[in-house]
Amino acid sequence: MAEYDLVVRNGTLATASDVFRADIGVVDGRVVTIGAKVGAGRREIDAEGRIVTPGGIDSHCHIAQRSSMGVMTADDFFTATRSAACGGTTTVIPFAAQYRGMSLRQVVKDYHACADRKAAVDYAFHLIISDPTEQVTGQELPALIKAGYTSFKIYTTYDALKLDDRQILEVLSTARRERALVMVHAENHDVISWLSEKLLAAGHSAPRFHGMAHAPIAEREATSRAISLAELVDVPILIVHVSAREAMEQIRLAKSRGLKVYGETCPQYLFLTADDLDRPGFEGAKYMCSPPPRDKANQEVIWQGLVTGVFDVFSSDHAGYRYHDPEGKMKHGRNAPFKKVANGVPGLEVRTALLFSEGVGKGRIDLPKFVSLSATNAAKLYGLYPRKGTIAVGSDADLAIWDADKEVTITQSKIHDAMDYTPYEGMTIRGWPITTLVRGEVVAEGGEFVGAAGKGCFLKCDISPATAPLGRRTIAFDPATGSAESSKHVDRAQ
Ligand code: DUC
Ligand code: ZN
Ligand code: ZN
Repeated sequence: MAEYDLVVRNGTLATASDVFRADIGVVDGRVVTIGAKVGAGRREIDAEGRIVTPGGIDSHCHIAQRSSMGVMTADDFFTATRSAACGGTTTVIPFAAQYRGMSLRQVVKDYHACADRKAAVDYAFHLIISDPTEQVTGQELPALIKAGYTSFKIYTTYDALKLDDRQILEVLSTARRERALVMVHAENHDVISWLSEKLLAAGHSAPRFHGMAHAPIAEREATSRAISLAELVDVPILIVHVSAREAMEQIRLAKSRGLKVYGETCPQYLFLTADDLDRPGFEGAKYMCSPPPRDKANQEVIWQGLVTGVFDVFSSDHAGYRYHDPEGKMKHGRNAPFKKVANGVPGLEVRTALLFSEGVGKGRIDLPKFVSLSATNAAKLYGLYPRKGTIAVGSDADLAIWDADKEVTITQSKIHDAMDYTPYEGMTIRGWPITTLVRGEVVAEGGEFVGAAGKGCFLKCDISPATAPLGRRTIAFDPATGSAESSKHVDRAQ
């Protein structure tokens, strides 16, 4: 008589803290036993010679989302999560994106309608806030946070999304009061628009000029400003998709001062460069994202940020727009000026394997670091831990089983998203998640999707311990409560 629904036997398990050999017993989709020679399972998977990690968590991806320029992402919730599953990712956290004038509650309902019968892996939502009215910060956000939407992204750029500093302060102080985590897209809007105008006026409209308009200094300035505003309010923040040394140094400095500033980076900043934006014809459009890929030296800097802990999470920022498609990169023609080309690159499926191959395989990071960057830290930051992001008794049996020696040449024909290109075409990597399980069910095996639309569950996120304020004031006044303290409480060690 089988004791377990599933046993994964003889694997080398890797968590964010340990690497050890053990069997995993699963009942009702949860891990119930981790040990040597556990009893029989109705289904058994032999993981001898394989590495078993928690399923990846991609905590930054855009799915079924209309861009600020009105272009729809290629992937819906089925194709995106099918692709995630095939790349060893078992939880995605995309965005429910508010545009100005929209009710946030309605936005969330609309995204659920897109996701709820389509997702093949589990999912939660961050909120994008572009219209922080009193109704939004005073009523909608507190209610949504209680309902499990505990993180939101704000923008310092894009005409349709950008908040000014007063609005940012309002959102940050709402987050402090309600204990939510604010993710910041940090690029200085005026610098980018001014440079863009000058570039276009001088006749420089090709994709490579997108990279110049989004100067590293614009990223640095907005990162430093966001950190300053968060410090004033005393609220933790996370700077997303950091591309370059300049912004990274701001995060490192903030961390070294004891501030709770978290950092995220993405594959495009490790594996693509500005040279890709300069490919012949309009090809460079395939590599356009914001912030843009930089140069080789910056790739090494970003690796160092992963190694030394400046970055806490490694996400894809998957935002796929097809190339040969009037609804994609070519919406405004095959030679559209860079300002009219949709920003974003795909990466859901290859994110973990790229980090595994070039990080673990090349000796830059060890397995526990790989697990923390690709799964555990996201679960902790966004209130999903320990249900997600680890292999522990009581956790969901979300697992990726790796063949560390499998060589894979990345090609779009083998990728399961709705795209017609991958920016990593032709790149050969070593190590691939050959089996993916969501709550004990196999959803991908041997490079094929074997799951089903609608099997993914919506996850309510808890308030994350990472959102606790420091209790360190820079002025003797708390704008959230109106209380003025004695100035002896003010932190002067800055
Ligand atoms: N930049 C974003 O801010 N979001 C989606 C993709 C991109 O390139
Ligand atoms: Zn962004
Ligand atoms: Zn994004």
